[in-house]
Amino acid sequence: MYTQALDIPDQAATALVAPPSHLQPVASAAQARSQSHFDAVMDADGKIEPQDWMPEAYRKTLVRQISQHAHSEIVGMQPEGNWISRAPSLKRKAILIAKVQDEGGHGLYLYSAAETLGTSRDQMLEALHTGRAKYSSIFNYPTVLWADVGVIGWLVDGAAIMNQIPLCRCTYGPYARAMIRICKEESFHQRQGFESLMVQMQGTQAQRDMVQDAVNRWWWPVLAMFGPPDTDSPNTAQTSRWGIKRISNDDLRQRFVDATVPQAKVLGVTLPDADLKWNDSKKCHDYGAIDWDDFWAVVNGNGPCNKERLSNRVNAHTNGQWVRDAAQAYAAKQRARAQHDLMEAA
Ligand code: BYC
Repeated sequence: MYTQALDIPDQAATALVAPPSHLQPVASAAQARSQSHFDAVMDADGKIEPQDWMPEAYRKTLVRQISQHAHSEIVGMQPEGNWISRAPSLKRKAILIAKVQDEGGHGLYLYSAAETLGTSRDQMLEALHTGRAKYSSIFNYPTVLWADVGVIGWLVDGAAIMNQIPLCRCTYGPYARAMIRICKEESFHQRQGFESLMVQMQGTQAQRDMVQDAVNRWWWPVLAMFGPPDTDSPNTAQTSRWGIKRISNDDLRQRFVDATVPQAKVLGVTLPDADLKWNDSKKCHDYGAIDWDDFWAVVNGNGPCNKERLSNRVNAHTNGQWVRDAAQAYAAKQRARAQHDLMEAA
């Protein structure tokens, strides 16, 4: 969607033949102008578009973050997809199918945005399928109860919106624009999760217990989802300078806690943290220690569902090869037909 009319040089190929920096010619006047245009856009908090010159490190950071984000949306279809065939009513099934489809759509907008940076969809998928690329830690936990689906909507989508609203203002145009639509849909997802839990909380004691059990299991992984503490976040300083990250991991986490505590009260569930309390002098909630060892174990491939998620993804891609082949054959046929019609008309 964004790549049409763009002529992006093959950066990987040029990198291979580029001489070491000390042998490279002094930056030309044109390069200096490009750099100062980029700096001026950063200073003015404007937008960089795909056809604009950008530093290689800015491009690489965006490819890293946007592709991880896309992979998270695609892998994130699995935990809830697991419940489509078992949703308790036709209404809940229809809602869940639409939500999971939305996540697939988000992944596609984001892959398209990353492609404008000169990386191909195949390269990104290869990195995911071989386990080199990261995706959000949160999707490596199992959905064992129907209540887990509601909690994903309420807490996981709630955390995602908190993190993603600031991305609508990021300096890379295609990413910022993709995020606007994604955030609108995520807000709906969050509301539907909360509504589903409200209904369950008005049901039987067994239903209320299931909701509480799901909240107990998801709360801490959701807090970790915002990323490591600011003191251990190697990317924050630079991405903040470039106007990609607008609010730090810890500040977003704090905002999420403060927004969620009153919602939990309305719902009638307890958040599983004995240290969670309002701090009147700081005007925010204190909360307990996050288990960062567990977080890194999950990020490094050793969470409860990492292997299952990745093998499902690889199998889906392999089994979908015929669809891609058919789409390409159809496109080739259309092109040939258009060319034939053109010749007939001439
Ligand atoms: N999981 O320096 P840091 C959704 C990595 S999908 C795994 O703070 P950064 C949804 C991080 O990548 C929501 N890895 O990094 C879908 C970095 O490693 P690398 C997904 C994590 O980039 C379906 C290292 O730790 N959202 O909403 O400044 C159903 C150091 O971290 C995680 C996005 O992707 C993690 N949780 O900040 C329902 C949003 N956290 O890359 C819902 C876009 C950190 O240097 N991404 N790491 O090897 C971002 O905003 C940022 O990339 C992050 C991390 C805040 C996630």
